[in-house]
Amino acid sequence: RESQAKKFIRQHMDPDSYPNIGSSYCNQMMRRRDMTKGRCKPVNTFVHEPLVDVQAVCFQEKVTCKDGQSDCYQSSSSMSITDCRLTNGSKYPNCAYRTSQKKRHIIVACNGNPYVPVHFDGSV
Ligand code: UMF
Repeated sequence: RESQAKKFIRQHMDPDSYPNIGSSYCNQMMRRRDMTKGRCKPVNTFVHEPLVDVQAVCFQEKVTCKDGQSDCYQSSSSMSITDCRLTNGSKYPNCAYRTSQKKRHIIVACNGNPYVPVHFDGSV
């Protein structure tokens, strides 16, 4: 079975596409990374920074996760990200997404040994 760490990489890492991101980026990437199987995943963020820089966030500022319980970590630098959001009229299996590029501090939850990102909580 896919590890939580591998799942994070599949769902959230895309270091090489930036800055060549067009309006169909999310439609293609959400399908290519298997987030349109069974249902359309409603919201998903891709991070366009080197994996080592995203892994390092696990040792940066500790913040509360959206669930109010677990520990999350906020990146000290702002990072290049793309948010993918399902459009209102989109109906499975035709998953249509709005692509928005941003520079934000990312917030991730980390787990395991090595201690690595396993969940993307949001961006500020
Ligand atoms: N999520 C993002 O990818 N970006 C956001 O800014 C907010 C949410 O919280 C449920 C899911 O929403 C997360 O799943 C995350 F993918 C997405 O598999 P995850 O990372 O825990």
